[in-house]
Amino acid sequence: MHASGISIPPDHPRAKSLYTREMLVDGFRRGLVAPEGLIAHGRGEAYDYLVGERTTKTAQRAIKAAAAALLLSKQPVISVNGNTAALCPKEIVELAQAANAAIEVNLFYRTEEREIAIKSQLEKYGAKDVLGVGAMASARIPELQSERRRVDPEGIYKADTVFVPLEDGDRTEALVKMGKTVITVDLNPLSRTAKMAQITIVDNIVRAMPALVQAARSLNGKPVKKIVDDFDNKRNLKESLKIIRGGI
Ligand code: PTJ
Repeated sequence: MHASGISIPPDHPRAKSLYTREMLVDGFRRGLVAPEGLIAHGRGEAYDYLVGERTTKTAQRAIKAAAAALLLSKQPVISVNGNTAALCPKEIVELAQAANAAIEVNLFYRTEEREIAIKSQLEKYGAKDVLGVGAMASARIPELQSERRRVDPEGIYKADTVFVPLEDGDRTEALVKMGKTVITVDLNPLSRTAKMAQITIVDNIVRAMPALVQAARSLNGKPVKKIVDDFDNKRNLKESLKIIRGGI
């Protein structure tokens, strides 16, 4: 039985996609996901159809570069919103461990109740020291008007690399202006975030996160600078668009 009270037959052709929806609905009912997060997921689903609901070679390349960039950085931070916390709490904690990164809650539709609910969700999966909750978010990202501007001085504010999956646009640009490396996961290769980030993984977060954890584990201790240097986000986004148009 799922959050909506129905049971999804495992052999249903869209079972995976339906389970993912149930995770979000359940996250919404538990106070993790904003109502707008359900709409955002619908947009993601549409793009997922267009990329064939698979992790493309292009996405794999970006995943490898993202893992390498996280391992190279001195103060990486994983920024968590409601959708990410509902869909992949386990992988967020695993990635933080594999890349020695901090975890910070940073919400667009900010409420303290939701910040606390997301923090406890992450702690349930083993997270320690979740940053950015309530008064901890006392620093400000300059030139940013949304609630996302409030960040933790020990986290996003002083990070050199910030991983911002399922982002809404304006913050990526501000973080890049602050000199930070920004990595994102976004199924829409045309979004502002996808274009502004240095590394964009055009893939569903439910597939990208386990792959990213695996890549971080397998690259740990290896020379990874060349992987980052050789990565070309613009080219990668163009390839993703070609896939969407059916060109590959
Ligand atoms: O929890 P909050 O308050 O921080 O709010 C989170 C949302 C996601 C609601 C907020 O950041 C938002 O409104 O985002 P947008 O502007 O809708 O952008 C989200 C982007 O993520 C869109 O480009 C979607 O296509 C994409 N997206 C949605 N679901 C997925 C996805 N990309 C990858 N995997 C998904 N499952």
